[in-house]
Amino acid sequence: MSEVTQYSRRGAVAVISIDSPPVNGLGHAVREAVLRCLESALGDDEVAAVVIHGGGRMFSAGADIKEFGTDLVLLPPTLRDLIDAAENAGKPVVAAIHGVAAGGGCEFALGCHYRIAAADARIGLPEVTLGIIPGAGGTQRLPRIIGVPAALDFIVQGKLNPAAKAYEVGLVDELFEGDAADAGVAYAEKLIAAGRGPRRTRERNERVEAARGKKEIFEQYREGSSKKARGLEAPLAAIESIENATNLTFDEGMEAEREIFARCVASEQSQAMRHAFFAERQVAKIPDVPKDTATRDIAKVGVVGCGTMGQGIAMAFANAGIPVKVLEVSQDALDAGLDKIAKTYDSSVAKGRLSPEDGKRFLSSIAGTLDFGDFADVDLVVEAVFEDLALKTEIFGKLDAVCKEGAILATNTSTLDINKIAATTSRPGDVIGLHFFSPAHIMRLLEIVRGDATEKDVVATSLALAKQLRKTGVLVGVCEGFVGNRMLLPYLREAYFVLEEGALPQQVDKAICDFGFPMGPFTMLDMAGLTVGYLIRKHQAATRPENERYSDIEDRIVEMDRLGQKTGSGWYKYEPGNRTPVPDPDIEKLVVETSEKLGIERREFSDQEIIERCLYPLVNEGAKLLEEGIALRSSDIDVVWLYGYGFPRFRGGPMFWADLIGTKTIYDKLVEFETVHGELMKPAALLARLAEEGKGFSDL
Ligand code: T1G
Repeated sequence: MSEVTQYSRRGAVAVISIDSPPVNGLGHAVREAVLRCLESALGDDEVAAVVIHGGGRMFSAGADIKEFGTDLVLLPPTLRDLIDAAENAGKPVVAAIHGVAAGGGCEFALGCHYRIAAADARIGLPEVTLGIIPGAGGTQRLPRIIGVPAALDFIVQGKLNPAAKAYEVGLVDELFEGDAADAGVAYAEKLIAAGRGPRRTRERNERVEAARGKKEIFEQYREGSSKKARGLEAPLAAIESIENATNLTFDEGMEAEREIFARCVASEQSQAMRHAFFAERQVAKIPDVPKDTATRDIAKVGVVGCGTMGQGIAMAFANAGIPVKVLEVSQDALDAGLDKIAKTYDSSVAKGRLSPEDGKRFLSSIAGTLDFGDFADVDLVVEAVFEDLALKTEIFGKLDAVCKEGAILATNTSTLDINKIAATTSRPGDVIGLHFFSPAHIMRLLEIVRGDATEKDVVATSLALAKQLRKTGVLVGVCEGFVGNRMLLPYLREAYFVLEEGALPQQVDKAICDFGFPMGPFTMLDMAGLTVGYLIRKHQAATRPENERYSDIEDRIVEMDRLGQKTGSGWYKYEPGNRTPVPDPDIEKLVVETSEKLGIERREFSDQEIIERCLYPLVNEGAKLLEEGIALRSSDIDVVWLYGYGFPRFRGGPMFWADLIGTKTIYDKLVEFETVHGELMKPAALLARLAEEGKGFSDL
């Protein structure tokens, strides 16, 4: 009995419960306590079998990630010591899994002799999502139980698998309903009655021997993994360790696993991915909005506008089980929008991404209307019309008149001033920005824009709603472009400028892709369409300082009616029905002519310089956003870029990446750029201070 474990006896069965909320992480104190319980059970002659289960929500989420990089990880008993103790036990040890058994938690279960799981449990080894491999025997024990191909799937993909799948592959011996301890004791009693003893996984070699010397299995997996997990080191390390299981003895394989694990855990990729893990959990913690702030019920939602964004937003709510009314100005526009929604569901069903039942259910929960009056009983309205302040304030006036007291009035604007919109209503406290990213029913990021008057419970409700929509909600303040788009501007600006100075779109895109982004800026622009950017630049032209450098290449492309992928040409050209960007000599000619027109002598660019020119100003803008308090934390900025703009997770996000490089290095390079390219490259005061103090953004 300890603070983190419970020990009890039920007849001849000892029951050990791990009780270390919130996720029964196997930190040092837990390991020590569980081992003590296990030793008690094994030393008690009246005990014939042992059951281990988790208290609270789950079995265990594995090693305590917070212990990484500290001495506690290796302080005995280590996780390996604990698992060996269970495996070498002279009495059958049963792991009774409910909720989740992940990472070291799953490895602990693999060391137990028998595993049973609740039918709705999830089980897996997601270590590769943290840039590591299973380090407590997972790569040696799992293939011994479920075979090499299945173990490769489990470990290299790093997913949490439904218990039914785990049962199907033989990882779990039985599925149960109800209480884990009860089910565990019942199973243990069956074992005792059947006289079944310990079954040590380390001795189950048939399935690894079956794959001995079959290099092709691993070669194929490496090839597949290199494509799918481009740039990631951990999946390849995991394949290496599983292959060892087929060619080495158990102990040799365990030793090799320890070395590979140590290599991974020390890597920058793992540091970055662990940062991302905690950063995405940190975003919901708002200093002045306590966790227990009451939220408003959101049971009915209205959406104004059934264009591309309105359609996606309506589907996001419907997919989360919240009925939606979508409003349009005309029946034709409404029919066209609802038809697009129906077609989108049909194609998801056709591709097997959605069951026909779900497709029908989601679609039937979206209704159309032409009448603002139909919003009288909704709990939230999201306005998603054209980016025009006058139009939006007119709509908010109507919503203010018809919506019930306590309804939240949200705008999906990506550039306009929320405070100005809120000020036109009688209830600015109920106004908030909910900035979805296209396609809104798919993209995980939701920028939650807090206005000066926005009430705390509206903030808390929006954060909870983001979770309900299975999105990552990041709270940001009001400024042009909020966090994501504001940082995107200098990134794109410099991408245009390096074209004028000597690079070509395909070179810039390749450099950014090799860095780890799914695509470069010019492919991304073509995919999003060039029209919106063109209109925003036209809008900004009025306020742009006269002597400020500006590239008009993309404007000229738009004026050539090349609007991007959807029109078959933009920065690239596209074969009909094909999304592959093809470099276009016409664009190359336009770029070279622009340099000549500007009197710029074109020169060679290294990929490294392209990265520095495009990403350092992006980081610099992030520093300004922190100075202005638009972003609460640098890790929030990282989450925005990880979930909204494809920043590679193995680099942790732009601000974490900046810390890995060093703020001094970035500062010095920006100073150098400023001498050549002027004020636009001027380092932010915060960056200058951190560079001088030898600190990073994570020190803030
Ligand atoms: N270590 C430390 N803290 C953890 C943790 C862990 N393993 N898992 C979760 N937390 C914290 C989390 O930060 C949050 O804290 C709170 O618990 C609730 O989490 C040797 C070395 C289990 C599916 O990769 O995937 O074992 O924000 O909000 O949505 O091979 O947590 O409240 O302060 O995510 O219900 C491998 C990681 C570790 C699983 C539950 N394990 N966890 O999701 O809750 S490496 C994992 C999860 C390892 C061995 C290696 C999820 C979850 P706070 P939450 P949830």
